[in-house]
Amino acid sequence: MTKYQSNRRRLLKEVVCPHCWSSFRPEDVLWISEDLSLVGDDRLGESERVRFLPTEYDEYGTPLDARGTPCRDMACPRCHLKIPAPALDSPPVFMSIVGAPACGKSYYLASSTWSLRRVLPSKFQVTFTDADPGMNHRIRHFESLQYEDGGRGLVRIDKTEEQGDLYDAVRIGEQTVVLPQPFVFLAAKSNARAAEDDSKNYSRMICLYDNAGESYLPSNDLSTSPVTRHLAQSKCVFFLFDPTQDAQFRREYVRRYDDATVFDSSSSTTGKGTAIRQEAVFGETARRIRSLRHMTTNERFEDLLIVIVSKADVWSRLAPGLARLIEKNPFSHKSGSDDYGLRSDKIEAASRETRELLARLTPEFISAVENFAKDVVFIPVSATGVAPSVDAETNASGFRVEDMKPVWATAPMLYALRRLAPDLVPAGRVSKEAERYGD
Ligand SMILES: Nc1nc2c(ncn2[C@@H]2O[C@H](COP(=O)(O)OP(=O)(O)OP(=O)(O)O)[C@@H](O)[C@H]2O)c(=O)[nH]1
Ligand SMILES: [Mg+2]
Repeated sequence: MTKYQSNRRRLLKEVVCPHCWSSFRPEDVLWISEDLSLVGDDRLGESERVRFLPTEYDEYGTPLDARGTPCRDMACPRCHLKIPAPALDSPPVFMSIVGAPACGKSYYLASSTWSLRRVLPSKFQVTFTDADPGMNHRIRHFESLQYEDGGRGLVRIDKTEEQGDLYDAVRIGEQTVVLPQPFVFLAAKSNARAAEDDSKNYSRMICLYDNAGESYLPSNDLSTSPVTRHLAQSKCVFFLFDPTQDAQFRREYVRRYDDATVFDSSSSTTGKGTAIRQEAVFGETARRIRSLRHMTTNERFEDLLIVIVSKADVWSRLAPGLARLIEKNPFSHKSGSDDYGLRSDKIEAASRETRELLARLTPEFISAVENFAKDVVFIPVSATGVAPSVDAETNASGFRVEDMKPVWATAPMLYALRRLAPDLVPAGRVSKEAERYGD
C-alpha cells in the first residue's frame, strides 16, 4: 500500500479509466509531473508532461516528481490520459448517449446537466459537480451558451464532429488509437444527508459520452477509432429517437394539423427529415453492444435502456394526455418533509403513453428495441421547450437563451440514478397531499 493510499480516503478495489475503459488497481495509477521541465510521454507525445509511478512523497503523502515538485494530477496506466481524482474512490456509472445525426443528443446533454446542477442539490440534497473542470469544459461552454448568457440573439450548439479536439489520440502498442473525451461528474450526498445516513455509498462518478450521430452508422466502428466502445461499459444507454426525422410522425402531424413547418425547422440541417432510418441506427447500436459484450443472438440486454423521445415541444400535441403529464416535474415533496423524491410512477405512466404513440406510428422501431432489451423505458424530453427560430438576415437557425424552457430534461438521468444508485435519488411518496399541491 502506498503512502497515498494509507493517508487518504477509502479507495475502490478496481478503477475503470473513463477514456480507454481499462481497469487497474488504484495503487497502479500514474502521476503527472508538475515541474514544467519534465515533458515527453511515449503514448501522448513530446509536449505532454511526464507520467510516472511515484517513489518519493512529501510529509502529507503527496507524490513528488523527479524534480521534487508535489503533484496533483493522476493518469491511467494504459492510455496515460488524465484520471479525475474521484475515479479512485467513487464507484463509476457509465452512461452512453446514442442516436442518429441531429436527433438532439448534444442539446439534451447540455439541458440535462444544466438542469441537474440545480435540481439535484435543491431538491435531493445531492451535489452534482464537475469531477474535473478541465474535462467538462465543452459541456460547460454549451450550458452557458444555450442556457445562461442571454441577450446575444440567436445562438446554437454546433454539430458534434467525428474528429478534432473532442478526441484524444494515444499511441498504444503499434497503433494510434482515437478515444472520445468523456464528460465526468461527481454526484454526492450533501453533507447534511451524508450525516443522516451512514451508507458507504456516499458518491458516484458519472461518465457520459456524446458522439457524432455518424459514429453510430454501420462501418464506422474501427479498432483504431473505438469512439463508441463506452457501450461495453454502460449501465444505462440513452437512445434518442427524434420524431421530427420520422416520416410516419410527420405524416400524422400533417394529417391532424395540416402543417409540418415546425417539423422541418426542428430536424435541423437535413430539412425534411433524413434518409437515415432510426431503427437502423438502433440496430447497429444493438449489434455493437452484442459484439462488445459477447452476447449471443438471442440473449437480451439486461442493463437499462432509456429511449428518450426528443423534441417533445414539437410532437407532444399528438398525445394531449402526455403533454399534460409532462407539464409538471416528475418529483414531489415527501409528506411532512422538505426533501423530494422521484415519482417513478409518473415517469412510467409517461413511458406507457409514449410507447403507445410510437407503437402506432413506428412499430418497426418498437419491435427492434423490445426484441433487444428486457428493460425499456420511453421518456419524452424537450431540451429547449421551443422550436428554433431563423435569423431573417443570415437565415441561420438557433435559439434565444430567454426562450429556453427545458421540459423533463432531468427525468431520464434521475430515473437512471433511481434505478442504479437508489441511495442518491430516493422515491417520492405518492400522497393525496402531493397530488393536491400538484407536485
Ligand atoms: N424543437 C426542438 N428542436 C431541437 C431540440 N433539441 C435540438 N433541436 C434541434 O435539433 C438540432 C440538432 O440537435 P443536436 O443536439 O445538435 O443533435 P445531435 O444529435 O447532437 O447531432 P450530431 O452532433 O450531428 O450527432 C439542433 O440544431 C436544434 O435545432 C428540442 O428540444 N426541440
Ligand atoms: Mg451533437
